[in-house]
Amino acid sequence: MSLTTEDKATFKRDGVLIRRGLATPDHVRQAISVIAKSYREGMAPEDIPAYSRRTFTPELGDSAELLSLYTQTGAAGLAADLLGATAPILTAQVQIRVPEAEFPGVQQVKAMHVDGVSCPHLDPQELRTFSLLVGVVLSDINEPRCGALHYLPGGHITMARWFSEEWSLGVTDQVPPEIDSEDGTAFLGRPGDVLLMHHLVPHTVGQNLKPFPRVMAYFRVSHPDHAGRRLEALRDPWLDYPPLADLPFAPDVKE
Ligand SMILES: O=C(O)CCC(=O)C(=O)O
Repeated sequence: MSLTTEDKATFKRDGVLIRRGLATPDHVRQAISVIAKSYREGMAPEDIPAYSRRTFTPELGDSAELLSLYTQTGAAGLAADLLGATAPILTAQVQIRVPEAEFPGVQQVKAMHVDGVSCPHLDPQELRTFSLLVGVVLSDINEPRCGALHYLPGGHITMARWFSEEWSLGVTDQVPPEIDSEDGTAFLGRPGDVLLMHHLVPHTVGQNLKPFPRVMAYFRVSHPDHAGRRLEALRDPWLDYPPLADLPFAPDVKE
């Protein structure tokens, strides 16, 4: 399975591609069974804020059940189609939006941000960037207020311009004001759906008003040269994407 030129042009325009049902029910079941056990048995409510910044179920980050969501589903091949080459993925991140009714006020709405830049909990001089975020849906996300990820299609272009022209290392703003005020598009999906998102696409996540947890597994994929050129990759959105550099953008969709 590989991406067509049209898929790549769409990714170039939106910074996002969605592949429905890429992970099979078996992949999802295996991942959910290990996560659910850890969630039920190991999660202390006071740890939820820290898990929300890093990962839930940290002990499972390198488990076969989670890594196979990337390596065995075709997601790794799609990432390689976009980036040309990829550094190996060694850990999965699990992000759960816990039901607000069960844990009131414990999880805050995350402000619009791109990962690894000016994170409120990190030194603003530090960059923990990567090239492509791959997200695998592990629970039903059927409406925006159930803890859906919200992203800004095309925001990677605005962010690259901002990083080039206005931002410098040490600035604590995560995004420019015109992006901060956006709600973004809710990523709705069913277990097994996969999101491929450019590292510069701004995103946010809200509270989960449903009575069951919203569960996603994420993989942060880097071009093998990314670590040596993090600043440049913030300013040139195609540096880590050689197969896309010379492609045209897909035409805008007229409503
Ligand atoms: O919970 C999510 O889906 C994403 C959270 C997020 O924005 C992040 O971890 O950077």
